[in-house]
Amino acid sequence: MAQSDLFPGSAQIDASAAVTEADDWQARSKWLRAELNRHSHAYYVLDNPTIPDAEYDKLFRELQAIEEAHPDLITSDSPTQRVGGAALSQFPPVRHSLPMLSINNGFSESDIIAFDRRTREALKVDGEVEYATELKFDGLAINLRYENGMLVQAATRGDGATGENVTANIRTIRGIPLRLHTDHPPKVIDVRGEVLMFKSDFIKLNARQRESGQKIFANPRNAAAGSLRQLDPSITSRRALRFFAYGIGVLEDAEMPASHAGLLDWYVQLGIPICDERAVVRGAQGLLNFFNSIAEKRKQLLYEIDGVVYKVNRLVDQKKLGFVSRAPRFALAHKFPAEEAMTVVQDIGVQVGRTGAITPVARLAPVSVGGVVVTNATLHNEDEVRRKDIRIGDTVIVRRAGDVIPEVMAFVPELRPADAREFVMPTACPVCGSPIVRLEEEAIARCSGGWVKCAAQRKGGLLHFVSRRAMDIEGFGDQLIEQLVDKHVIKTAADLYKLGFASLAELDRMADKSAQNILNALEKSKSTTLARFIYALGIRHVGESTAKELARHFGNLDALLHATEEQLLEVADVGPVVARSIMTFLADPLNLELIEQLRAAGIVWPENTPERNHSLLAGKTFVLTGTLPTLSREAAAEMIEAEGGKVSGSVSKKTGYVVAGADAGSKLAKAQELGIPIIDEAALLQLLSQNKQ
Ligand code: D41
Repeated sequence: MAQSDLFPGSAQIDASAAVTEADDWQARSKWLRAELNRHSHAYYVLDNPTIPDAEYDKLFRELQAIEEAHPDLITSDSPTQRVGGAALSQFPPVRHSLPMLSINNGFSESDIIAFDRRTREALKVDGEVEYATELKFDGLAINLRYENGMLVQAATRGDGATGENVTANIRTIRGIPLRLHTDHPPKVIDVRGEVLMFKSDFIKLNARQRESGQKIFANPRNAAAGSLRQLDPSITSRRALRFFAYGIGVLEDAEMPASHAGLLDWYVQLGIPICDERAVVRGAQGLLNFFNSIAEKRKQLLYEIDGVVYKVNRLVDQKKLGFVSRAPRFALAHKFPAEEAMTVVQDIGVQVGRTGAITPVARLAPVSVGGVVVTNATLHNEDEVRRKDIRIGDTVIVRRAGDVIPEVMAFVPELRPADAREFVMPTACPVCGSPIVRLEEEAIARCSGGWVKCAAQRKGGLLHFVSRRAMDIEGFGDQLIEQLVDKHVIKTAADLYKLGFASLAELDRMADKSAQNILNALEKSKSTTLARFIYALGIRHVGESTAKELARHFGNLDALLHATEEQLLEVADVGPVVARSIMTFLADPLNLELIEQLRAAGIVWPENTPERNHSLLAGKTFVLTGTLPTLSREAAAEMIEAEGGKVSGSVSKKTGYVVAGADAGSKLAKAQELGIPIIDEAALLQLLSQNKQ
């Protein structure tokens, strides 16, 4: 007998309970979807995290569990559905409804002035034209098609007319909404923009690739392209890709905004990621000002750009201007000089550094990179040559960003000649003939000659000694040091101070005036600081900041010279490797003799008493987050540093304290997660005042 026969009406009650329960699951999953999408949008688009990662993961797992039990509740905009489906065997072609045009380039001020003049003439305006200015992202152009608010297709630009269908991969990009944030979506909208990888994510990806012995990417653009071209979307989903929109294709059943700036504002409302670095300016001068302000900021940006883009702001004007071949007349990309170029590796030689480090160097067919002709580029070390598989005869991508040393990024497989030769590490130093050795635990091979035998190490050591951050002796360039060492005029840094007018004046290309200037600079350098002096000695692993810590900790040179390894380990910044290196340096009588000779030459610095060892803050790292009630971050950092503490931007296991103010975000959450003491401004001030007593 069924239960309902005994309890009339119970079946009905059960049924309604089931309905309520199903409704509950539906409501809960809907809420979770909205909540998760909101947090993703805040994180990836607004760059303003709203909950800790762990909390997000918890909600995500709850939604996954509900959907597993009730598959009918799964919607295509659910955050669980970003990675789905099996790997493809190829990307099907997609014909763009409206072609994706290309963009004309300008490089010089006169190109920009000419663009503005052409625009004014074509529009027949007397005054200044209004332009929308934005960045030129170095990524891949993509078209996103939304129908009734849902992302239905994503395609690469391809040749502009036909691209590839990469929908499954694009769905994995967390910043791209699967559903537009509006109750009244257009029937169809083609959103156009660029997929790219942030610099930090690129570095992390390459580190992971290196660890697992996989392909190293030459730059964030190649990494983004490689990630988007994965046939298995689950791989793409593990690659941190981003998207910024900058254009529109088809639009149906919605009103087109009146301007480009208006279009981007609309995108913000729709939840589509837009870059904040944009402006509306007037006239050629407005364009050039924007270009200059971005050029200045370029290094600080989280992603790579290769220029800026100017677009006539009003859409009616854009229409009027039309196209020339495949590029609109209303837009111009103002490009920075390329930081990368292709050239041929003619040979791979080695360079001997001041510590004897042997660096493989690619000798290149001359090529202009970042506005400079480059003929040599570093390959870092032997393992890096193997990892990147660079061979003599290869065509390679060379990069020179800002003032950094040119670097060989990758070879071009299609252009490898059959007779390309592998690099062989020499067994003897090319400068002094001493054996080259490579310790097992080290990545670097070294000349074993030391500065006594090896002129390259002497030159390197001397160049370091005179450098700006060390003894700061003006007038000693590569060529002067080269001559002085090659002609055996000097051997050690102490010999610099024995130089007389006659020995300098008789060198090649040395005027009397220059010789006198150098003697004056040497004299001036004798009055220095202990930190500079320690740094100038060129002890391996002792960089500028370690030298400062050593000077602060020991207060005077004799205390450092007589320090035990244990005492060295008490210094902030000094770990076992650094301590060992200092001990090795100080155990060499030649080094001690050099120090004595330098002192005898008259080098002096103000001596300090050693740092109070009871400093509560010494060696402790502080992380400041949120807004403090009275102190600015800079002021708080200065006070902490004045008492011997350090300030860092990120929380790790090594963080001593996190000082949290109002609206502290992810750093606070991380500190809680790691169990790091969290204090407020009042507690910080108390700590600082205790330290003074
Ligand atoms: O950031 C970019 N790479 C970018 C590319 C941009 N900011 N704006 C662009 N605008 C256009 C037009 C003017 C044709 C809508 C573009 C591109 N095109 C573009 N990207 C690749 C080819 C053309």
